[in-house]
Parts: sequence; C-alpha cells; structure tokens
Amino acid sequence: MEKIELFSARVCPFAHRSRLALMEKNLPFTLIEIDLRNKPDWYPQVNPAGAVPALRQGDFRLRESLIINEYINECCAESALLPANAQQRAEARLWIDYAGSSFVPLFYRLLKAQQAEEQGAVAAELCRVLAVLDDELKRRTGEGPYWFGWQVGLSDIALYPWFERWAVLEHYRGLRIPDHLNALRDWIETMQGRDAVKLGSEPTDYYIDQYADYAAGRK
Ligand SMILES: N[C@@H](CCC(=O)N[C@@H](CS)C(=O)NCC(=O)O)C(=O)O
Repeated sequence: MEKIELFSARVCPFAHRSRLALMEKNLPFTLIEIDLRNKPDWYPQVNPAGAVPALRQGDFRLRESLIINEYINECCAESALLPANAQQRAEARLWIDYAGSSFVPLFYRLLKAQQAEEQGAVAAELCRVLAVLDDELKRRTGEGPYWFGWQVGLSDIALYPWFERWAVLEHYRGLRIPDHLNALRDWIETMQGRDAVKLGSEPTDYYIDQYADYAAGRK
C-alpha cells in the first residue's frame, strides 16, 4: 500500500477523528502538523479548502474527516470500524450523521454564544442531545462498551474528540456532563482508556487556551 500522509492540527477535533481512525486500524502513516494560524503556502495543493484533516496517498488527495475515515476503514479488512451486519452499518452511519448535524454544531454554538440567555438555551439543547446519546448507550447495555458492541468503531470516533475537549465548555460555559448520564460517562471513560486515545490526547489546559478566542467571540 502506498504511504499515507495525514495533514492534521493537534487542536482540531475533526483531524483528531482521522488520527484515531488510522491508529485504530493500525495503519502506518506520516503525521504532518499544520499551523492553522500560519498555514504553509503549499497547503492549498493538498486541500484547496484549506482545512484539516486532509489525507494524501501518492496522487490521491482526500478531505472531510468522515469521508477520510470511511476510506481509512476500507483500506484494509482488519480491525473493521463498521459492523459486519448491513443494518447495523446503516445505523452506525445514522449516529455518525447525528454527531455531525446535531452534537458538534451545538458544541460550537455554545462556545461562541456571548449572551447569557443564548448560552442557557443552547446549553439546554446540548443537554438534550447528550441525553439522546446516553439513552442509546443504555438501550445497548450488555452489548459491549462501544457504540456498536465490543469493538470501537467509526461512530465512537465521530463523537469522541469533542468529549476530550469538554473541559473547554466546562471552563468557559460552566457546563458539566450531567452525573445521571452514567452510560455516556462510562463510554467516555472507556474511550479514554484506549491506547489510540491516550497516545493522541492533549492536556486540558492546552484546549482551554486554544479555544479562548472562540469563547470570547473573537472567532
Ligand atoms: N467538515 C470538516 C471540518 C474541518 C475543519 O473545520 N477544520 C478546521 C480546524 S478544526 C480548519 O481546518 N479550519 C480552517 C482554518 O482554520 O483555516 C471535516 O469534517 O473535516
């Protein structure tokens, strides 16, 4: 297989998704850190949209974390990150879509909201989404600690990076993950125990510092 290069930024949760997928698949790759505040002149040749993550493999270029992750998963059959069953695979993709359309946008809306009233409303909406995630994990109790059973998969990976950055919401907006969402809290703890997560994790203070501009409405 041709060498895979992943263009990433430590701070970026989208890039974090693709780093996790590559590590969980045990695929060798070269990680290229892009400074988002001072992007290299050549970067548009890798990704014309200018964003991370981007993947390069010979002449092949790919962008968008979720598409990259599907590709990574299909690069080899070992350590499959989607269920073998077609119906479960479709459900896994629904949760991946839910992560992208509901959970992730609310994370940023809350962080960017400057008025107390808006912050309260978005926090309440985000808590409803967390409860949906928790309900789903509770419904699957006994079927394994991950979104789809006993093996980590693309649904877990699509969601987890924002939980690694949750301290940012706690710090700037005072929003803790509610104690009663114990299935969700257990899932986060399980993810934190994975080697791929431990190897790529950053200290809480780093995230708090990096997201200061968002929280102050400067971004
Ligand atoms: N939908 C994209 C989002 C990627 C994205 O927004 N990445 C941010 C960093 S977290 C970025 O590179 N933004 C461009 C910039 O900062 O100039 C994906 O899933 O890959």
